[in-house]
Amino acid sequence: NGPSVAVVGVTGAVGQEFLSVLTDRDFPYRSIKMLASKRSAGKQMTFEGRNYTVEELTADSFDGVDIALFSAGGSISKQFGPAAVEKGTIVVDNSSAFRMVDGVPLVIPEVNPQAMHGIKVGMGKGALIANPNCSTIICLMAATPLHQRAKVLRMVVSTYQAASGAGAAAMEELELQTREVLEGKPPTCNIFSQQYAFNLFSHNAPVQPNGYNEEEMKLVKETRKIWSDLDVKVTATCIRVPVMRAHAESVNLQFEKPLDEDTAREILKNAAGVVVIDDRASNHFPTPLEVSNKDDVAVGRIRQDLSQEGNHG
Ligand code: 11C
Repeated sequence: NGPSVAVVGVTGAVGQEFLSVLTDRDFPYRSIKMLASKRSAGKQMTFEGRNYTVEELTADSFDGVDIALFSAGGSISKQFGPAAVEKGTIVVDNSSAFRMVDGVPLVIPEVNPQAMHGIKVGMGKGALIANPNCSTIICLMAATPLHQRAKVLRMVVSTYQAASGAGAAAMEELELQTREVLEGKPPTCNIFSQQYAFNLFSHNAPVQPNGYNEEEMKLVKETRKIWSDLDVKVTATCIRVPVMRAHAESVNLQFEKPLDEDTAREILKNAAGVVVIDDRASNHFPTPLEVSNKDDVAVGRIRQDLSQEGNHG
C-alpha cells in the first residue's frame, strides 16, 4: 500500500539523501523507481533490502507514479517536471527551476504548509511543489517562529556553506584536495576554480550586476515568497567553507516589536524541526559535525544585538 514514488537524480548526493529520509521516516511507499541520466542507467543498487536497477529518465518514466522527488538540476526539472505533472504525478522539485514561478507553491513544511492546500496524493491530479534553496530553509526554520511573534522587518544573513551543497563531486574534491595539500601536492580544482581545502571563498554561484551572487539573491526572493511579505528587507553574504556537510549561518533579525532573548529561546525550543544548543557556560553552540545527517536545524548564540537602540550589555 501507499503511493508509488520515483526518485529523479537518485545517484546524486541529494538523491541518496531522499532515500535515507524515506527510510528514516518509515515512508509507506508501494513501489519506488530509481531514475537518473543515461550515464547512470543500468547501475545496480540496494535499498531497504531490495535490489533495483537505475532506469534512464524519460518522459514515460512517470506512468503510474504518484510522487516524484526531483533533484537532478534545473534543466532536468524543466524538461521532465511538467511532463510528470501531466501524467498526474505530484512533483517535489529541489531545483531552482520553478521556485519563483507564480502559482507554484514554494514550501518548507514546518513554515508554510498552507501553500500546498488542495494538493493531495492519490487523486490522480498532478502538481508541482518547489522546495527552497537550502540556505533559505535553514534560515527560515529558525526565523519564522520569531517572525510570527514579533514580525521581522529586516534580516542580515551570513552563510558558512559546506561542500555537500555543491554535490557529491564537490565533497570528493574537498577530501582529495585536503590529502593533496597535506602531501605538499598542488590541489586538483575541477569543481571549484580555486583551492577549497584550508581556504574559504565567496559562494561559487554567478555574481549579478548588483554585486550579489545568485545564492544570496535566492535568500532575498525566496524569503519574500514563503512569508508572502514583499516588504521584508533581506541582505545576504554567502561563503563556501571547507566543511564536508551541513551549512551554518549567522542570522541577524530586526523586529517590529520588542522580543527579549529568553522569549526568543523559548519560542525556538518549542518550534517544530528546531533544536536549541545554546550553552554559554561551556561555549557550546551548534557545529556542522553535530548536526550532519540529522533533520533538525540547530540554533544557538541567541542574543540581543547590542548595536540596536535600547539593547544594553
Ligand atoms: C549550495 N545551496 O550550497 C547551494 C546549492 O538553488 O538548490 C543548491 C542550489 C539550489 O551551493
